[in-house]
Formats: sequence, C-alpha cells, structure tokens
Amino acid sequence: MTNLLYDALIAPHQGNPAPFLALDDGTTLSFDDFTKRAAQIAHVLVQTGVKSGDRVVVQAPKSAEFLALYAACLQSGAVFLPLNTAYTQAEVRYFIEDADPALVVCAPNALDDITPISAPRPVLTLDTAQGGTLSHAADAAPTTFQTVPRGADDLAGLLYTSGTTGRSKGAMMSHRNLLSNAHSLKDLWQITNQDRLIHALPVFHTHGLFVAMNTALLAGAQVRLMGAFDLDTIFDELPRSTLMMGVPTFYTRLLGDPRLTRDRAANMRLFISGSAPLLAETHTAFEDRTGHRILERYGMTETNMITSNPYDGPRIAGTVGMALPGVEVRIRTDGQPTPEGDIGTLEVRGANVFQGYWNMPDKTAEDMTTDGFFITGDLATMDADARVTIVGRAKDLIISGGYNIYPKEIEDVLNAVPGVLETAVFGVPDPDFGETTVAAIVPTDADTPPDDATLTHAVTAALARFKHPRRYVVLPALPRNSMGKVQKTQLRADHG
Ligand code: MLC
Ligand code: AMP
Repeated sequence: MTNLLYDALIAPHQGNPAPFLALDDGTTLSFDDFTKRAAQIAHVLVQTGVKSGDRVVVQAPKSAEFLALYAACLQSGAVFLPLNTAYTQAEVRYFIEDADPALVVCAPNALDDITPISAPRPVLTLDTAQGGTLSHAADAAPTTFQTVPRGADDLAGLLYTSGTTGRSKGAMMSHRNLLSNAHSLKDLWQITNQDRLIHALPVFHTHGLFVAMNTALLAGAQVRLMGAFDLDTIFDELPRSTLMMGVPTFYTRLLGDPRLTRDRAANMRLFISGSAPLLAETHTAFEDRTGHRILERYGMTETNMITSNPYDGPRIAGTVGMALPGVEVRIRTDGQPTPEGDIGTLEVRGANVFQGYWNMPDKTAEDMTTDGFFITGDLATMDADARVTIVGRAKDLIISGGYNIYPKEIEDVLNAVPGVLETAVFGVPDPDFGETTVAAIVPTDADTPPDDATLTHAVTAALARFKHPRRYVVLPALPRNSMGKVQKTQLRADHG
C-alpha cells in the first residue's frame, strides 16, 4: 500500500541535491536534506508514541523544521494540526481538548503555557533555529524511515476554522483532498522546477501551507522561505524569483513602496492573490506599475482552492475566475438554481472538498447539500462563461489581512464583561487590512459604560491580538430590523 501525499510530494525528492528552502539566515536546504530531516522527525514522532491517524498539534514559528515536521507527519501517517502562533493559551486549550492529539509541539518560550493544557500528553518544542527538544531528538535519529501506508481518504491535515456560532470547527482534509488540489494548481499556474517562490505567508493556514508548499513540493520548485512578511526582503528577492503568493494586503503594501517598479519585477513570472477580495483598483494599479496582471483565485479551508483566473486567458479584475478542473461550482438561492448573473450562494463539489468537521457530524450535514455540494456561505455571481465574482458573504465573517475573524467569538467575550448589556462586532473598510474590526457596545447603565481598557483587558485574556476590536463605539441600543435581527450593514454605514 502507498502513502498518497508522501509518495507524490516528498518521496520523489530523495537524493535530489537541488536547493529547496532558501532561509532568512542565507542557508539553503536541498530537497534531499529535507526528506532526510523529515525522516528523522518521523522517528521522533513514533518514539514519542504517535501512531497512524493520531493528531499532532503544532503551534511553532515558521521554519524549515516546521515544514519538515509537516512532511514527517505525512510519512508517519499522523494528522498535522497547525495553529496560528498568535493564539492565546485559552484558544489553544480548546483545540487540544477538541482534537485530542497524541503530541503537542510548541515554541520553547510557550512551554510553560502549553504544558498544563496538554497534560497528560507529551509536549516537544521547536524554534526557528533547530534549538528545541524535537530538533535535538531528531538530530540523533536515522535519516531514513519506513513510510507508513495511508489511503486516499485517510486524513493528512486537520485545520480549524472559526464558525458563526463562535466555536471553531476542525476541517478534516484527506490525502486525496490535498493532492488533487495541488495537481490542479500546479498545472494551471504552470509551476515547475524552474520556479522560485517568494513565501512570506504564515504556514499554519491553507494558503501558505497547502497552496504554496504542496504545489512547490509537487513541482520541485525552490522556495524562499521568509520568517515573516517583510518589504525589504521581498524587494531584494524579486529580481531572483519567479512566483509570489499573497493576500491582498501584500499587494497594497508593495504598491505603497516606490521600489515596486517594472524593472524590479521583470524576472517574475506570476503574482497570485487570494484569501480575501483583491480590489479591482489594486489589480489595475499593480499592472500599471509592473506590467503584471495579478492572478486572483478563491478558496476556503474546507475546500482548498475552488476557482482561479486563467494563466493564459484573461485575468479580469474583481473576478475570481472559473472552477478548477475537476471542481464543480454552482450558484443557488434557497436550494434552487440562481438565474445567470444574479447573486446567490456558491456551492462546490469535487475531490478537493473536505471529509467533514471533526466530531461535528450535524454541523457537516448542515453545510452539505443532499447531492454532495458544500455550501460555502459566500455570495457570488456566475456569468455565461462560468466566470465567478464573489460579491459578499452570507456568513457573519470579517476578513482582516487574510485572517478570518468571527464576530460571534468576540461578542461572546465582550458580553461577559460586567456593565455590558449587549454587543455587535462588525468589519469596516481598512486601507491596509481590507477590513478591520469595530465593536458596538450597549452598556447596562448608559451613565457608566465600561471603559476601553476594561474591554481590551477582557479580549486580551481570551483572544489572539488580530481579533481584538480596533475601536469601540458605545450606543444606547443596537439597530435591529422588524424580526429583531441586528443590522450590521447599518452599523457599518454609521461607523465605517
Ligand atoms: C497582524 N496584525 C493584524 C493582522 N496581522 N491585525 C489584524 N489583521 C491581521 N491580519 C496585528 C498584530 O497583532 C500586531 O498588532 C500588528 O498587527 C502588527 O503585527 P505584525 O505581525 O507586524 O503584522 P504584519 O507582519 O504586518 O502582518 C500582516 C500580514 C499578516 C498581512 C502580513 O496578517 C499575514 O500574513 N496575513 C496572511 C494571513 C493568511 O495567510 N491567510 C490565509 C488564510 S487561508 P499590535 O497592535 O500588537 O502591533 C484562506 C483560504 C484561502 O483564507 O483562500 O487562502
Ligand atoms: P478560510 O475560512 O480562512 O479558509 O477563508 C475562506 C474565505 O475567504 C472564503 O469563504 C471567502 O469568503 C474568502 N476568500 C478567499 N479567497 C477569496 C477571494 N479571492 N475573494 C474574496 N474572498 C475570498
């Protein structure tokens, strides 16, 4: 029996001396080095008691070791569960309780926070410079490992996405889900071993992990792995790179810098944007400055990538292109087909669509149609050429700099603050992050509303910094419609 993802992404690189990961410290890891390191880490996983199908929770900085741990999970049959490094102890506790991992991996400086919430599970550490206990144990392990068989429907990743109910849901991604998407994207975007990818995205989300790394591994492309998004480094790297994947904030920040010129981007083959809407004006301004038409694609954690603008055909600003090969997309309203060009909810079916939410069969059933389409909650139109435009969201969701923020999660925290009667959290336009978060607060007593410091203290204890409201507005009451539903559109109009 085979191991679908390992055999396609990692095994072919055994013995390949070509450079794979170019790191911030100027060193480079070859493909062969990477496969050996993955094998060493796979030994550590097994020694620690991780068995095929077990989850491995990882909240650690972006590094070559982090990616080798991903590859090691694939090779040893474990399920990789990466977490945003910004999550607080309270947030991580939920994921550990829900996913019940066999091992937790964290940064050395988080060990005191993570150990009590992981017990009795083992905890190993990983830092950016091979200094953690996981790396030390790996150094002593053999550089080959007997790959554990995994079938197409076996899980390779468990990625949590927040829900409109405020509870995060683990999206179960199978080997087939991930590999089918990697093949489609590599072919469509013509990624080859001649490419060099500027990788400035986090590696704990679908975009930076699966879209970027799985395609690069499949194609044998070199990756300039940046620890974080940094404009100076990107401008240094542009002349010797060919490919970049980013969220719209990357492109608005590049445009805000005079170093972005046609000359500097001359060696680049392709700029790709996704995870949030790219404004048509950003697309146009980028083309004016560099001669490159950004290729916008659209996807979700639960589905991988769904649509993409074409590589050779027209890349139309403001649209997300057509369904990927093998992926079916339809637009429906109340379960019926939406007339062409009208707005409805986008539904998707294909090998890319996940296996369901971890331990939440009811929630999975709610989001799937009887004929097997996943209901994305995104509002879209489709034209006669099957080209899709995302026009909004049926779900109450803010996307800030490519990070999803679910208002309900923040409202739950704020509602528990003494002196708060009720709250409504909503997104307003922001030139850098696309959207930013504002909280409307209705105090119990209009004369003594809770101050911003009290509210900030409450969210700081519970939630990652990127979810914190950037502004609080105190209101006598929330605007509601005749059904009693809070009118967030009204709040956005009044306080945007
Ligand atoms: C950072 N901060 C944010 C933020 N990112 N606040 C709101 N929204 C964000 N996205 C805050 C920090 O907490 C900090 O707060 C301050 O901003 C500066 O932090 P930083 O680390 O220096 O920020 P920076 O490096 O500038 O990060 C911005 C960014 C980053 C755009 C580079 O957010 C990013 O990498 N975003 C990409 C997210 C992503 O990969 N999404 C894909 C999801 S997958 P303070 O006040 O303490 O200073 C998906 C599916 C699909 O959506 O289709 O791809
Ligand atoms: P996530 O749950 O983090 O995977 O985020 C998925 C959501 O990001 C989708 O449901 C969309 O709302 C949004 N999204 C991703 N790509 C795009 C895009 N190109 N344009 C608009 N929205 C996007």
